Amino acid sequence: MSLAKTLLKSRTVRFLRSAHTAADFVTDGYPEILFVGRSNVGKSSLMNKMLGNRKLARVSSTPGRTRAVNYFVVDDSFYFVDLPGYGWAKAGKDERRQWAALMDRYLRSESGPRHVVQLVDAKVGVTPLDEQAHDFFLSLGHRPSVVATKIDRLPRGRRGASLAAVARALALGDRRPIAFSARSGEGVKELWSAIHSFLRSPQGSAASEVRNERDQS
Ligand SMILES: Nc1nc2c(ncn2[C@@H]2O[C@H](COP(=O)(O)OP(=O)(O)O)[C@@H](O)[C@H]2O)c(=O)[nH]1
Ligand SMILES: [Mg+2]
Repeated sequence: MSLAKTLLKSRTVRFLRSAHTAADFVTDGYPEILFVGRSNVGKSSLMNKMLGNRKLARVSSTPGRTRAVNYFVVDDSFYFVDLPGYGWAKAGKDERRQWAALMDRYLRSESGPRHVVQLVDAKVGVTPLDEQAHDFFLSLGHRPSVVATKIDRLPRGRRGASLAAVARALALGDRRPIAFSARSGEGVKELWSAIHSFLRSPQGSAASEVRNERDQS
């Protein structure tokens, strides 16, 4: 299937479960696309837009699920994983520690190949917590795709400078943040394209090789 067709085709998606403890993490080996960012960064809006406005947000904002790892099955072939937001307004040290502990357990757990999509608010810019989270993912061997959300809130003339500032703050080098708007749909194709590149890469395909080996035995 051509890339354009892949990007435009309609997708099936269903909520699988919320994991609060390691026992509930998914371990079936299918690839996982992780979405992470500060609370209010626009994560739910972005995931809904990427999946054709299926109102997944309501699922993951159900009380008790906002601090959990939420799994959605996309096209029966990979997961969208909604990770708890960090840096919510009233978070104290204990809550931050809990966030870090859950992330740590989750990211170190056995799973299929994972790709991190880190969201940064284009207007707010990169905060110290965004930097810490980014370093945390790098330290675990991930190279996040960085998305600048709510880009429609910036006048066109300021977007380039804002994206450059995000790239600089997170030391992205020649990688560019993806400008995204859940309002206008800008960035949807580009982000799908990044996700598909990962799913097609040798690293992202590890799971299907495992399945093929199993099929042959
Ligand atoms: N202008 C604009 N507002 C957005 C966009 N995405 C999200 N928002 C708004 O930002 C707020 C937080 O969005 P939400 O998706 O719930 O963020 P989450 O807490 O990260 O899941 C809501 O008021 C959204 O309407 C966007 O692309 N453009
Ligand atoms: Mg949300």
